Amino acid sequence: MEKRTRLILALDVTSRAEARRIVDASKDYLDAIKINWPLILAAGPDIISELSKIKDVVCDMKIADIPNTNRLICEQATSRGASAVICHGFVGEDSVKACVEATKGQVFVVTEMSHPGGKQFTAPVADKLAALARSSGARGIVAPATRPERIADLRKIIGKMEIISPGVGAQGGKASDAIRAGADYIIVGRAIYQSSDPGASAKALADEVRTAVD
Ligand code: O7E
Repeated sequence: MEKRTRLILALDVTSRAEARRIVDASKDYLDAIKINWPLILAAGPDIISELSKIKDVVCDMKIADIPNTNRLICEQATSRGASAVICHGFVGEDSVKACVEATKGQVFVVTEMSHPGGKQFTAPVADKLAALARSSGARGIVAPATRPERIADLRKIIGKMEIISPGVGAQGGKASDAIRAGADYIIVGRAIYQSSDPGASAKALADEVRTAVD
């Protein structure tokens, strides 16, 4: 995943045709495509291979199981072409390390989640989850664009590891605020795939990010 536009599309649509339409319109402005259960269940796991021929694919199954099951899920994702996976840290260090080993380090660990409920259980342990991501050898963490101040706090814990940040647009966060707070990439779903012009919306976000970086 090359850091160019710093924009990751969250492709939470439920048909292969719709996925291709959105990707074709916005791909010039994307560094990666994140896919989650809605698309994988609707289009089948081969969608990972198909999209990975166009852009880096981050498989967001929010893996959260015992080490052996985590390893099996990661192997299935990477063998289909996923460049990285997303896992939960609350299942413990051994489970996160199983993902790290199976993907050669291409793992992002969820910390404080971006939605209001993220404050309930994930926020109080987010610092520990970030520290766990670091000690486990993960590539980075997921941190909320809805609370940019938390991106800055978590950055202090992880050093130079990467931060990918969802919550821009439909959840109320702003791309430039997240980038200025220390996010390496923003993750955007509905503001692109529900737009009447997904290409123009992706371009506008990429432009906003560039302004924040300059
Ligand atoms: O709100 P949207 O439509 O821009 O979509 C946001 C995407 O980011 C969606 O796929 C959701 O599953 C994901 N996400 C969050 O919204 N909040 C989080 O805290 C974590 C994630 C996530 O993807 O974690 C892995 C990156």
